[in-house]
Amino acid sequence: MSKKALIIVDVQNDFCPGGALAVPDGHLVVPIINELQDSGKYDLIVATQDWHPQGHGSFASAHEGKKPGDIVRLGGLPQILWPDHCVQHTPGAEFVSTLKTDDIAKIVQKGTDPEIDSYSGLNDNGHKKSTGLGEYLEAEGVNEVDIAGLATDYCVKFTAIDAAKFGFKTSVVVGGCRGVNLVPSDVDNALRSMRMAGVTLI
Ligand code: VGL
Ligand code: ZN
Repeated sequence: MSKKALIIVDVQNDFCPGGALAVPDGHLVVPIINELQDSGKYDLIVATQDWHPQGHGSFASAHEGKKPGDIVRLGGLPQILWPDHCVQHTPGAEFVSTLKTDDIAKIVQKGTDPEIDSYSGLNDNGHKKSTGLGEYLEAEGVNEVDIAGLATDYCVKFTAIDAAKFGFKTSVVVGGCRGVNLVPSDVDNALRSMRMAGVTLI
């Protein structure tokens, strides 16, 4: 029997207009994701939450003389620096208030280790530690996942690629995603990378 899950990625205040790391039109994913949740297509709904401690290594403010957009090494990997965002227990880290949350069976918090970032909802960026999400979905008998949320060119991209690698039949609902586009071609490149990793774009 096939079992399908919806993974809602990082629909948090800081990624919406007015937030610390605002994704252009980020708030527009909310009604689309609420409709997906109500569509009856999913056996299971889960969500990821970017959940950084104060002073996280991905914050420019944690690196003397650096500013957002600069690149440093973190956990042995190149790391783009961001403004402080999604700090644990702050309003910016909360899910957008209009996002339906009553049907979410599990929330996976990521980016909690100050020494490494975690764009993917399944693993940290170095693939050193699992968040447990892939294993949880597998234990629930899920074989297929749809993904939507923020941001297309970071957390959606890496969550989708990791889900496909984990063995799930993986689709991204492109209309339910928005990207940062630090460089204007970033979202297009992210979509191409996902497709090359075996992800279906719908
Ligand atoms: C994200 C940048 C930094 C995301 C999280 O959710 O896409 N992007 N942290
Ligand atoms: Zn983050």
